[in-house]
Amino acid sequence: MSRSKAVFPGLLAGLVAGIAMTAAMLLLASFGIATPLAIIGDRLSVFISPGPFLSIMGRVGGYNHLKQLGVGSTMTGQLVVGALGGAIFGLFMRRNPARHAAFATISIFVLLPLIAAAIVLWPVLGTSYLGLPIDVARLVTLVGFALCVFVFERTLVAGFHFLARAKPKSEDREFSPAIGRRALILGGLGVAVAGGGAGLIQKLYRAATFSYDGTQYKGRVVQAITPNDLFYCVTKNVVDPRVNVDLWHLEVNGLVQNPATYRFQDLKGFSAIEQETTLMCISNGLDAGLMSNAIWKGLAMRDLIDPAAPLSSAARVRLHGVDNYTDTFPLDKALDPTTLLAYEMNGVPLPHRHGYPVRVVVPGYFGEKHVKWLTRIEVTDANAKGFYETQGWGPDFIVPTRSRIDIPDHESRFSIGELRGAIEVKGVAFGGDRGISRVEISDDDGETWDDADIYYAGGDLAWSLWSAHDGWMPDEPDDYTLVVRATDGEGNVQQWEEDRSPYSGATGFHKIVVHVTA
Ligand SMILES: Nc1nc2c(c(=O)[nH]1)N[C@H]1C(S)=C(S)[C@@H](COP(=O)(O)O)O[C@H]1N2
Ligand SMILES: [Mo]
Repeated sequence: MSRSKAVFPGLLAGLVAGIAMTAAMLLLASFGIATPLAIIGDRLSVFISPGPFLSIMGRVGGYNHLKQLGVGSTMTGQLVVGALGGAIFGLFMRRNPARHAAFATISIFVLLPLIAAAIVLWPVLGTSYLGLPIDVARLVTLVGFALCVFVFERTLVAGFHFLARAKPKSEDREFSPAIGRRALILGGLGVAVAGGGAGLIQKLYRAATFSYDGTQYKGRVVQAITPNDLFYCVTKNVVDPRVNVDLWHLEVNGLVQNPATYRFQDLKGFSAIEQETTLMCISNGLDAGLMSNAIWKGLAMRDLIDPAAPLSSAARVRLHGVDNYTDTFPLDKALDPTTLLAYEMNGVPLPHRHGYPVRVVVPGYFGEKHVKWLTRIEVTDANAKGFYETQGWGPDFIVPTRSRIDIPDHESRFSIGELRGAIEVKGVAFGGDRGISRVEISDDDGETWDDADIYYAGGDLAWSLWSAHDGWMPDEPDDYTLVVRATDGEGNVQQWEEDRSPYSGATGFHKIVVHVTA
């Protein structure tokens, strides 16, 4: 057999095997099982610090595009590696034409990738979009991966032998019609499987988070309580979990004397707390709407931590979602009676995209810490880090006091002659878990300030809604810069913190420009 005679069938069989393996992964993914297609991205993204992460994200056109690029390149990479692996296999078979050793091919194409995946992907293997407990999920992910590489290996071997079986009559007629026809048949099979894979991609794409990740809530629609379907939404996932509550449980473990696991029904046995709390994403811009307010119902996190009896070395908790998302906060904060394990949002069970069946609500901290699809509370030491903390966000995760003008729009135009009355100026003010005691508005870029009315006071843990007292009446035609500032319940006036890390959330003032003509 000549070199090209060996490489070509290997390459084609490898490509078809790569397609079959990728299709198998898509099939597993459609059942909520974690595959490299999704978790390689999770594994890699913790190595990219926030600066480069944001700039890459900007360059590819946002988080959604970055996720698509991640999955797309993983699939392409698998096909390329598959084809190359096939070519090398072909060359090997040329030297050892008699070898049919399944032992060798299984070692190289099944066991080796399996061991490599177990080592390299270990931290993200315990992912389950069905809500399986982490240790079970790790096993399921590995078994699923083993099946996929087994599909690769069997397809490669069968495909190669199918092609190479063609016996040319003489060496100079290597690509006999027979092998050409066989290549066509195998290629056709590859195309058919790829078609099936494309169907699965379509199905997964419809279920993916692209349509709602980054949803904002701001402007004219803002009410005191955000309706669930308008609540802002942020997720690291390509496809979010849809937890099957019968498979799910909640673990309390780590540095504790009495580790425990709870089923969903057990949680309903604890005394329930209803609490209005506003959430805001750490990457919420001064004018942006990654902030919403809801009434959460659940139990206090301390009701599960107290009976577990934390050891004296315990300093933080690390919360794990079924999607392998993690975040941490101090144990003291976890024991605060306002830190909840919420299972209801505005009177209904948590919607899937907001963390069904249980999420953390931790007032005063950025949205990151409000872990969705919670499955493990790990009591840890002071050094523990979560997903975004490992990336390099922080060091500060306490929400600074914020306010936003929702009405009128930036760059609005008014004509004094046509005004029927004062112009309505309204918005929100949020002081983390410190409440809001005062809101002021300026129409001269902060030179002078007037008190605004707080017409909805959300309490210590939620935003307040404000409006300019009796509205705003510009005296003369001009371009006005409207600015708002809030004072929290502890008397601290909202300010721009010059020395704050850019990855600890923005501080400063929301300003809008309004054009007033005669
Ligand atoms: N399990 C899990 N929890 C998570 C996230 C995630 O990707 N996975 N994203 C976090 C981020 S960055 C934010 S801002 C909030 C958003 O919560 P929401 O989508 O319910 O508004 O959830 C946090 N909790
Ligand atoms: Mo966030």
